[in-house]
Amino acid sequence: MSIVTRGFRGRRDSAPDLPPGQYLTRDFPVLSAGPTPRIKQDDWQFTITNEAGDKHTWTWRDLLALPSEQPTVDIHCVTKWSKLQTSWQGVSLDTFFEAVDTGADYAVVRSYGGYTTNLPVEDLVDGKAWLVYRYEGDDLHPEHGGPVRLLVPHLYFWKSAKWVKGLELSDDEQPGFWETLGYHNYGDPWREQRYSGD
Ligand SMILES: Nc1nc2c(c(=O)[nH]1)N[C@H]1C(S)=C(S)[C@@H](COP(=O)(O)O)O[C@H]1N2
Ligand SMILES: [Mo]
Repeated sequence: MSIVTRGFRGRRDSAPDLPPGQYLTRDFPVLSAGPTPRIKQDDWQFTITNEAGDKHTWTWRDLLALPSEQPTVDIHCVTKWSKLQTSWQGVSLDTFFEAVDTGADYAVVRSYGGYTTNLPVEDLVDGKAWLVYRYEGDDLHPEHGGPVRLLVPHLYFWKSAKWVKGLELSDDEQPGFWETLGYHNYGDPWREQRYSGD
């Protein structure tokens, strides 16, 4: 009896798929720093601005015409919940970057509603990030960032901007909303980079 119990607890404590300090949740909490903006699919646009100021814009129709992928990934919120094996549908950021002339190292992500977050360009390319518009087979709910959100599952989930509207590329790093308020600039959950200085 005690051996079985200890065995279970031991396995959970050292779960190889959970970053340090995280616990598992089965529901899907909503974390938003403000009210949910209601963006109609037909009004949604996504613009990448390169370091020279050149812009490339995609509409909802453009998005649907791009080849989509269905990533199934684990997500980790800095408030310590993790959710395993979430499945999404969307377009790899690599596909958008094919249309952009840039050598910039950093990106600021902008959302409808004013939220921003920053990350290195190398964390957006090579199959690590998507613009997603479906979750578990349904249109992405507005509370979870619909019509379209960024998904960057290898970093804490605050980097996965909901209601995404654009990327601004530059040669230097500019902290976003939570990063300005003391959260870590990079936010790797496996290195537990929650706050600046971690
Ligand atoms: N635009 C925007 N994106 C955002 C946020 C936000 O407040 N506004 N919160 C971030 C945080 S802290 C987390 S944990 C996730 C939460 O996504 P969810 O509400 O779909 O769980 O979205 C991230 N993206
Ligand atoms: Mo979060």
